[in-house]
Amino acid sequence: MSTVCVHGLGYIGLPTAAMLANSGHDVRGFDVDDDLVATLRDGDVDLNEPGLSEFVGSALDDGNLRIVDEVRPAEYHLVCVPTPFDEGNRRADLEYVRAASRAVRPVLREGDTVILESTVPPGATVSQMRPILEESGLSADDEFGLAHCPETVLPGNIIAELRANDRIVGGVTPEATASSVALYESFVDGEIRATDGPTTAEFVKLIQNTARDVNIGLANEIARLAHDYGIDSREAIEMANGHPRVDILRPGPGVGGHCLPIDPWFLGDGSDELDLIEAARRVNDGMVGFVVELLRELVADLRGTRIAVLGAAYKGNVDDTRKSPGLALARELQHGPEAVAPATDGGVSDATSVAVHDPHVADATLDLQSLGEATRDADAIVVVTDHDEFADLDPAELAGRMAEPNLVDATGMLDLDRWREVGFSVRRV
Ligand code: SAJ
Repeated sequence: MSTVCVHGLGYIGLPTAAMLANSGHDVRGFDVDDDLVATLRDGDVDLNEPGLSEFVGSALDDGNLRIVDEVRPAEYHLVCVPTPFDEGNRRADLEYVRAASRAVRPVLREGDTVILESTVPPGATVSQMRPILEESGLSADDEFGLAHCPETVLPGNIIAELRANDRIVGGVTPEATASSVALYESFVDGEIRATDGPTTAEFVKLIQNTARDVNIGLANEIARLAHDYGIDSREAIEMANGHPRVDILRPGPGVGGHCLPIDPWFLGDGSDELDLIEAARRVNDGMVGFVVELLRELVADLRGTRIAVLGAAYKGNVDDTRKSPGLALARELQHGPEAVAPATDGGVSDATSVAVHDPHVADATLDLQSLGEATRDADAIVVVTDHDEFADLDPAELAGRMAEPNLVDATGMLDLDRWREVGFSVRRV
């Protein structure tokens, strides 16, 4: 068993630190956010991830996980910090990665291994971390290990996937790869695949998320094509997928979260070859506009109407609203040029009024409403997020409360016959 210092205690770092601790390692969890450190020391986990609170609690209770406010020497340093995306220049902001490297530098010893898990553009482990770490006087060629091992867990199923998923490990040297593989072998049931350098590992992670984004882009384009032909895209996709070599994903209101809409752009950091990838991004970003088109088939003039948007989280059963299609739709309905025809008197009274409801999100800045408030006197409901709760909505009760019974299901999760039976006019992405 080894000493491990985990840098960054967010969605990836915290469960990974707890996993390592629960697998018998002596783990220090470090974060630059003092408030987070204090909260975690009290045993409070402020992340809506199934089972995470108990998982972290047991690691803390056993004493194998300690939350620290300064970086300590350790045989392994695992860097799990955010890599925000700068929308303006479409570049990754790697300052947290560099800051973590600067934090490791003074405690780095000969024989230690530093592993980056954060998603970065190809080449970043070597170009961003190595020079900073080598300011310690030690060399990544033969004195300390440096590797990239991208995280691949799905929010909502993190603990199970930490154990089950295959991992790709690329070290600067074969020794760095081997010592990193040894750490992951202590808790990963999936296959651990070693590659000949960090850049391949970085690239693999990006093409995984890009493959999913492009596949969803195809599904979304199929949904728009099917609409023009007057056929049901979901039935068509399901039938197409019966072929042994076809596997098209599900269309929806667009792609949210902090991974799929962003990571494809990281591939453009050192290359211009982003044609198909960029087109898929455009298709996915355009789905909110398509949802508005479907809405206008039901409510021709959106001015002065009241629309209930159900779902502010970027996907079902999570509370994360980053790049949420639901919030993008609410913005487009309120402010977007396609959604709201210019008000005749220029006054706000002609604008579409939008109420957003989400049973998983508790964010005071978003002005979310209860289901009852959001749907009262509404001219249409748009279901954007596939939360389990929305499958149980009672169409008759909602019809009684609304001004007009109109429904757009952007998730494909609803049994539309139930809605039609009580008088709803419906459209589905
Ligand atoms: N979505 C669709 N249609 C689908 C599947 C998803 O429209 O058929 C939408 C979702 O509604 C959501 C978005 O795509 O808005 C992204 O959701 P997701 O569940 O596909 O993925 P994330 O962003 O939660 O997590 C992804 C995962 N990557 C892959 O599956 C290749 C996860 O394994 C990664 O660890 C994570 O990104 C990450 O951190 O990179």
